[in-house]
Formats: sequence, structure tokens, C-alpha cells
Amino acid sequence: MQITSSDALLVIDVQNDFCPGGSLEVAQGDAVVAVINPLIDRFNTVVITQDWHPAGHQSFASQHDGATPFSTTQMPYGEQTLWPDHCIQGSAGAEFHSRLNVDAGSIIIRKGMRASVDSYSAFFENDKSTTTGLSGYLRESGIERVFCCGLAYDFCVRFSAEDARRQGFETVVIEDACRAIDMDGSAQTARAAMRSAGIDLLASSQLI
Ligand code: VGL
Ligand code: ZN
Repeated sequence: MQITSSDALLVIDVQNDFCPGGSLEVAQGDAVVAVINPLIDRFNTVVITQDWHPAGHQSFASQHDGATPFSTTQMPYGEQTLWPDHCIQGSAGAEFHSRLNVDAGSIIIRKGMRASVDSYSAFFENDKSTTTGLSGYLRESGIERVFCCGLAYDFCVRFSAEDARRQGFETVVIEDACRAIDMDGSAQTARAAMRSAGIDLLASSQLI
């Protein structure tokens, strides 16, 4: 598959808290950096997202009496997984991985900033109606196809890819440039859901 000027690379949440040693660590999360940096050089448009929560965010298990991380609760907008505190605005855990080539990015989109609503997708918050403006940015940049990579495959990458597709972009997930949290088989569920949504799943070696 050939990369063209109407393609964008969407680099999701490559932040310290999702890397080994972070509060919501993803196994080998840091390994994506060596795959993503060379990709960043090959796209004209590179969108980098940053999970950016206020302290006391309602997606944190610590904010719900007796709740443990990775359990679920009911929010006004539907079911929500409760997470360990992570990616708190201004903290070291919210910083990008130190070797990610953030300087080559065209735009940085922050998400999850409202205390009462979580945001997995780079396009919409979990209420499915509040937008980040990313769709408009991509359209005005002449983008027709979006390539997704980063952390975590089964949450923010999956939901961003599904929204990209729903917004009418051709959508590709570069699987070796992702790592999954994989709770209760969520990586396999994500893969099947993305496939049936018409999202292409491929390896970085298939890009020329
Ligand atoms: C993410 C859970 C909570 C992610 C962000 O980047 O996949 N997952 N916040
Ligand atoms: Zn988060």
C-alpha cells in the first residue's frame, strides 16, 4: 500500500503512563516507538493525541467508592471501565515517550479533559457527541485516508479507527505499531469489530 499526500498518520497516546513502569502500563507499550518514528517521517500530515485528564477524572476507580481498577460502572452516557489514575495533566506520566518524534507532528489533540466524560477516540468523547474537531481538521487538510497506530490497540486505537471510518475516511490500523491492554480478550474483540467495520488491518512492512 502506497502512502500519498491525502493520507494522515494518527499516533494515539504514546505516553509514559501507557509504557512499562507507567500507572496503566501496556505490555511492551514502549516498543511501538521504534516502529512509529520511521512512519512519522513518511506522512505529510501527522496527528498526535495525548490523553490529558484532570486529577479526579470520573474514569478513575479512585473516584468511585470501593471500586477497583478494571471494573466497570454505569455513567450517564453508558458503561465505563474504571482505570487506575493515569495521564494527569502536567504529570510525568502524561508526557509523550521521550523518544517519540513529537516535533514532526502537525497537530496535537488532547482528549479526556472534561472530568465527567472519558474520551477514548481522537474524534469524539465517550458521550459520542462532543467532538475534538479532528474530523474538520483532516477534511480541510484534504485527507481521505487515516492510518492509526499507538496505544492501546483495544481502546483508544480501536475507538479512533472506528470513528474515522464512521466519519467517512478510509481507515487502516498498522498492527505492529500498536500494543493492547488486552483485558478479558479485548484485543480479539477489537480486531473483530474493526474488521467488520471495514477497517484495514495491516503490518508496517506492507507500506511502501
Ligand atoms: C486509554 C484507557 C484509558 C488508551 C486511555 O489510550 O487506550 N485507555 N485512557
Ligand atoms: Zn485515559
